[in-house]
Amino acid sequence: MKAGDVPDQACTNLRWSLALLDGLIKGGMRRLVFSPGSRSTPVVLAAQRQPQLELIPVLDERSAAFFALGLARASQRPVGLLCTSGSAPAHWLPAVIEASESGFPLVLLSADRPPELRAWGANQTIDQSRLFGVFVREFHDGGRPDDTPAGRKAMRALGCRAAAVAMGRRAGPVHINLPFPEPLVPAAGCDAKPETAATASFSPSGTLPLTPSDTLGSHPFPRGRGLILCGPGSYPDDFPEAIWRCAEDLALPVLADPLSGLRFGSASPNCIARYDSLLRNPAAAQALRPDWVLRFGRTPVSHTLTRWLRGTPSILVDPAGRWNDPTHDAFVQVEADPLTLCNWIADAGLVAEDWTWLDIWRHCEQRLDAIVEDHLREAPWCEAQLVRSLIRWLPANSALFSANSLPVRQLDTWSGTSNKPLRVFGNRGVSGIDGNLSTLAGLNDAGVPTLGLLGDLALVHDLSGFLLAPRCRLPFVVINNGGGRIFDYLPQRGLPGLETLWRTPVELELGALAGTFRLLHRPISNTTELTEALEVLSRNGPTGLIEARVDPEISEGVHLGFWQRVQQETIIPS
Ligand SMILES: Cc1ncc(C[n+]2csc(CCOP(=O)(O)OP(=O)(O)O)c2C)c(N)n1
Repeated sequence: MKAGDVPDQACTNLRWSLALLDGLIKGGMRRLVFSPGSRSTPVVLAAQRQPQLELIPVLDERSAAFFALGLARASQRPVGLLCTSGSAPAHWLPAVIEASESGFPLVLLSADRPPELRAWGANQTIDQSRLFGVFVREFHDGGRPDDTPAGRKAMRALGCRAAAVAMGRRAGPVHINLPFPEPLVPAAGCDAKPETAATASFSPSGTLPLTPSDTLGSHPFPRGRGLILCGPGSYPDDFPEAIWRCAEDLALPVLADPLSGLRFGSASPNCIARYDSLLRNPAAAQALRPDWVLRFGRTPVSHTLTRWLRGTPSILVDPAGRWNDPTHDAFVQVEADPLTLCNWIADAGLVAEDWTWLDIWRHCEQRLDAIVEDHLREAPWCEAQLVRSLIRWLPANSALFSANSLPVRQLDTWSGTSNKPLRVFGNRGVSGIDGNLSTLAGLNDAGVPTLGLLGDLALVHDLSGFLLAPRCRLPFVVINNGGGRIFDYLPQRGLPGLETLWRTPVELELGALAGTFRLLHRPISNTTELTEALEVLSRNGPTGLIEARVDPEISEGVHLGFWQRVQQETIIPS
């Protein structure tokens, strides 16, 4: 396309459909049963260009769906169904119900009108989202066709995933609704081909339900320089021991998120906690790039890490078969208990290939530890000293709960590692600043003495949590830094109205607030005061609120100065 040309929407629709079919074919689909119509034209044109796919026309959608059911049953492969918008997909319902109850892998591709036409009286247009209700294993809205590399990558991943889920442990139908804007027939110049195998190979190719007796079968363990990444998650008690053994056998670094629980209580030199800072050094980010990643848990707190890993083929491990893969880089998803997988790797007798790789990572972690020490020796009081003092003070086998926003990021940056066993909690499922004090009280009430680290807005968001706070067995620390200071580190920083529209500070008298709920209150603004307050408040129940007063500008200076220093230091050994 030349500059100034209007993009051909029909060509975009076609290329996007090609990417989806690439993924479905990679996931094992070989037949697409379709009923004729106009809106489904992009997928038909795409299927015509896929030599591996047989395209079978059946006029009546009801009959087409039952025919596909027979194909799926006999071939034990995912079979695609395609039709136009309106009443057409509704005719699939009886066969979809049968496929759901019998567990047959159908992939339902319903063409649709774009969202702006729905509920505006447009012809042949109904709300097709979740049309099959509980009778599909997953429903996906394809969204607006997107012919960028990222858009095609997402579509390819969606195709692979749909096929994998349809064939998975609970085999059954998967529905993808595909809204196509007009025009639907591309102009003569549209050059659309299936992706080459090379670019398609990093999409998920299937799920592997793994039991202790299984092996990875046709999926050989990847070669080259690897990483293990443990994100936030609830891991079994024996997991740390198993992951360290596995990492030592394979000489692999383990990047441990602060909410993985792996940073504390282990003596493993394979544990890497400083990656968020380390990867801000361009030479390190370049030299440490892995060939593959073995991923446990949810997406890590560190955006720096997620951005850096984008495009790296990964193996996803999740006991419930969740697809924690927002960058669409998984090439296989293993539905296994993490402990089982680690034990399988240990028993498989795999051996380390490259010790220098691990040595470089260990060296970098030690260098970063030293830079942190040096940087904080003279640095003014901020969250860095707060986090480090809390980790030092917490009794063995107690726990820390971190609120979202900056507290969890500061924990990520400054916690380092420690041999003292500690549990770390955070609400990272949807990363809300809501209900944090109430969750903290629940953790304590369930018998785990847990210290809280909360932002001032998170505290205000959960004022009724104060009613539960007397159940806390350890104090909770509120960082009083004048509202949502995370926005100082985000692109909103430069916008007019930052203070009133994003930071939204609240004028609070935290002492009076604590008093209202009969809680003790201690304001602190240095390490000595903090340690003293922790001692006093944990000794004399009821527990209380420690108000850590932090000057946000000074804090920002310490953080930016630290990252700048990391960026400029020589970290990678020559
Ligand atoms: C329930 C909910 N509402 C809004 C947000 C958006 N949000 C993310 S961080 C943030 C500010 C949090 O401020 P604070 O708790 O004081 O922490 P700080 O960033 O200052 O450390 C907001 C409003 C969210 N994550 N969850």
